[in-house]
Amino acid sequence: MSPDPDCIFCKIVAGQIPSRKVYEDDELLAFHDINPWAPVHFLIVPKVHIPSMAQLTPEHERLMGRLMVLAPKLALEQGCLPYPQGGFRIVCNTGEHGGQEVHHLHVHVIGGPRPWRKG
Ligand code: D5M
Repeated sequence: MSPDPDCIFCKIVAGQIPSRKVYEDDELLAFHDINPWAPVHFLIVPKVHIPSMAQLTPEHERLMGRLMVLAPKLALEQGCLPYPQGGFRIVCNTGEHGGQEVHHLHVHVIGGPRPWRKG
């Protein structure tokens, strides 16, 4: 899917608005959440504009697999302690009833010592 000119995460991917970058490759971008719930809170997004998990098709399996394998690596790099004493939470809000506010697929990676503000 081509970039959506009204999508804030497409603008971050394009470098049109700033972000605190955690990781980037040709397909994926990770950056700190602007409104963190916990000591570690970053987002991983595919660079292509996929509105939500609801639009995923089998052709996205490799991309989403890469995203999920990247998450624990970045979580450790960002200060989450190792499993099982440490660990992290993955959240992927999908649609209105899922609490999704930004309609560009993103996975929240949340961790660090509790208590957290949400969750
Ligand atoms: O949550 C969307 C998340 O995206 C929410 O936690 C804030 C975050 N956000 C929104 N704009 C920005 C920018 N510009 N930089 C970093 N983080 C941002 P959801 O409810 O899952 O759609």
